[in-house]
Amino acid sequence: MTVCVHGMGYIGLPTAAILASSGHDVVGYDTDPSKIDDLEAGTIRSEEPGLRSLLIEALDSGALTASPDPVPAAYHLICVPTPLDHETKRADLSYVVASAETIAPLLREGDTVILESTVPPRTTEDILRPILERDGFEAGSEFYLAHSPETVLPGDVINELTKNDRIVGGVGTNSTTIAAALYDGFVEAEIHQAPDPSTAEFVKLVQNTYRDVNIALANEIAKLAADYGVDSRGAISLANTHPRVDILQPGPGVGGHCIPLDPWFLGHESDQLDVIARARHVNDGMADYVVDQLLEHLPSTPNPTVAVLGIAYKGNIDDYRESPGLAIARTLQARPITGSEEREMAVVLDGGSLQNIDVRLHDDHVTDQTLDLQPLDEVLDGADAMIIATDHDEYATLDPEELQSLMDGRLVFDTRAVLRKAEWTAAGFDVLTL
Ligand code: SAJ
Repeated sequence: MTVCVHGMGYIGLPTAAILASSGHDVVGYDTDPSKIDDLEAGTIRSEEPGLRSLLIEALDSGALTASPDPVPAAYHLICVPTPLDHETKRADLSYVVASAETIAPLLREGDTVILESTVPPRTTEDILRPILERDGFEAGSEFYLAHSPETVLPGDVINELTKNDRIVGGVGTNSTTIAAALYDGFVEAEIHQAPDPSTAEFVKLVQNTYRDVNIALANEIAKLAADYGVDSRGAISLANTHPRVDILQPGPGVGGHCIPLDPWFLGHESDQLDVIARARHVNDGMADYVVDQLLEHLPSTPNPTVAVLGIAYKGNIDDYRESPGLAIARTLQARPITGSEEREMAVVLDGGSLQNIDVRLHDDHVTDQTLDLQPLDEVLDGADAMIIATDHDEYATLDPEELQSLMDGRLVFDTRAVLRKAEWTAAGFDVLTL
């Protein structure tokens, strides 16, 4: 089959490669010419494990080609971004609309259009369908239209593309069956048929919302546990020994381009968000909580330096969208030194003046030059405190003896609980955790 994949991002790219490796003739299209140039040159910028080799193989074999223009195809797969407007908390569907406008003139009788991007319920039916039907073909009988949400975990995308169950909801049963047939070629798990596209859209949002609310619960438990002098992770682990309890882990906030946004999509055409909205605020509030706790423990210094380790939104990946590490850094920078009047007084009495905190950032996975990331030894040199915001493997093996000579202060906030706390405490560090 000819498949045109619209959007060469973190879902479109691996999906195109897998479709090519399972026998299809795949064309990757993107409106960003640099993505097409990169693909044509075989330049793969993603750190996603296994993606590079799969793409190179697909490009070398000719099964995958990059195109600056969309092409007619038996299947059109829409894998474009659907950002959240942070002000209105509504989904920006302009890329989905643009894709539909692109596909409409290319559509032939019998073709299939599948939307994979995460969208508010009813997007396929109410936004995509009217644009595609404009030139006269009817969805469900003359062409086929479905939503099949991607559910892959960044860092394990290639594996999960084939191993995760898949949900397909089409406009009419023919759309569902024909869309499901495409996934049948490479998905080794079950393909579930939803009654319609809106159910499939809704289910995807519910899955990410479930995770967000569960993490919010873990974060609230961490704050409560701190007030009672209880270790939150130990308590959660013990709580999870119950057969019907499964609480996730606390952390410095929920990052990534999906979980912090998708719950709001459920409120796109509904005003029923309640617990879900609270959970979002709890998770977004973790940066403030971490900074408050840190400043409470930070000995009074006129102009303290804080090293933030980990800008990626989670461990061992290069993606820093909605980064908790950056949220912490920004919060620190916005706080002139203190968390309390007593601290302000202490600083002034010590002869210091109130200045902003000097925040230094480290992350060897993230490559964005605009972030002013520095090497680890420079970030820690003379630092008064260190915050670990991401669970990159290399942070777990940091040596407290070495850091003793490098850092000025002895305060560490290990928000991901990656350090061996006893060892660090024995080396004289004051270790805070969530
Ligand atoms: N996090 C915690 N505590 C935890 C687990 C995660 O604080 O116990 C944090 C992470 O550190 C990270 C954020 O949550 O900052 C999100 O990470 P994640 O690993 O939970 O999820 P994502 O955003 O990488 O991928 C999610 C996945 N959704 C679910 O697991 C329900 C993935 O399957 C989806 O395909 C993806 O969103 C998506 O594209 O929607």
